Amino acid sequence: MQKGRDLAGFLHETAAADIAKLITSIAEGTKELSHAVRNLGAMGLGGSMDVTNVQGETVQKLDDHSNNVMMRVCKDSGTCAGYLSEENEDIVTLNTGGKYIVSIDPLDGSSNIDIAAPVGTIFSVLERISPVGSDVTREDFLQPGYKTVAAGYALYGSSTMLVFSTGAGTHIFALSTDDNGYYQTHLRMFIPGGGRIYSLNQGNLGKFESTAQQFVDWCIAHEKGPYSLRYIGSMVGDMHRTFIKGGVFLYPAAKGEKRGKLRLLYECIPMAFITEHAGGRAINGSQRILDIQPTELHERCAIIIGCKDLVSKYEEFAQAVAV
Ligand code: AHM
Repeated sequence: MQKGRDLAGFLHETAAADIAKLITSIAEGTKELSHAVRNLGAMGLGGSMDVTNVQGETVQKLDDHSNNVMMRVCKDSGTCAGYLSEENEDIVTLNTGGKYIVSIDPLDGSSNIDIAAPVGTIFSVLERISPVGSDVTREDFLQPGYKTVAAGYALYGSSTMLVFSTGAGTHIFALSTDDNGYYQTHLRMFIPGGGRIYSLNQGNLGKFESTAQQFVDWCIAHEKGPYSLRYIGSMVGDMHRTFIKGGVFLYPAAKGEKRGKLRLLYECIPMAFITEHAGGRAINGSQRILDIQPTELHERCAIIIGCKDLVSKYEEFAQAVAV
């Protein structure tokens, strides 16, 4: 099969030079992680470490390795001033002369590592507010998502895919095992309408806000027949399916709370950014994700994301509850 455009050529034509450099560095990091995911045992990266991260979760060896790799490639880019990761409590200054900051979940879907199921990396890029030449500040990272300059994810599944946007459409590349290069697979990605898939941890329905139950009931009793439930348990895997096949992914707020489980800065905002650039929508139930003003580095957020029609349907139920 003929290969599509390669990543370097694509970035050269479509992105500013310094952003292209940063995306290229992140892409190189994802190649290392793709290799690590497929060679866990040989690289001694299976199982967990004896530490918990800032979220109170046990750190897997692959989580730690992924964080080290992504921090290194961001530093090596020369254009990345600062780094916020799920695995670090605080922000890190990498290059005081850099213009951008990166928020990242280096290894999303950790519970899938030991069962050889899909995992991924999610990242977003902002322009710093603090002056070039100084250390980065928390304010650099606590900017609303509509200020995002670029965002994306890598999926380490049966293929390794890189999906990103630099603000002009969402684009998808596959990693070739022939030459370890990324090649474009779709000219521009649009979430297909009419998708009949909903994706959430249905076992948690009793814990979620009541809108989630109403929405699921609506999906199951749909006049054209029940929607299918698909849930991989890694946001990257579930969102990749949503991009290709349509439908909606949900991690709603818990009952009596506004927040869900997923992290605003390095899970919800980047996915919302690429979803909007692919013609979809992302809300927390009542508000557009990209309009939320973050207040904490590791803030959690509810998310309903995917095809416009289905996100709007959820919003309709939420508004009816709120009245
Ligand atoms: P992680 O950052 O520990 O990997 O957790 C994030 C993951 C998401 O990828 C996924 O959508 C969600 O947690 C699954 O949570 P649950 O097991 O509650 O369904």
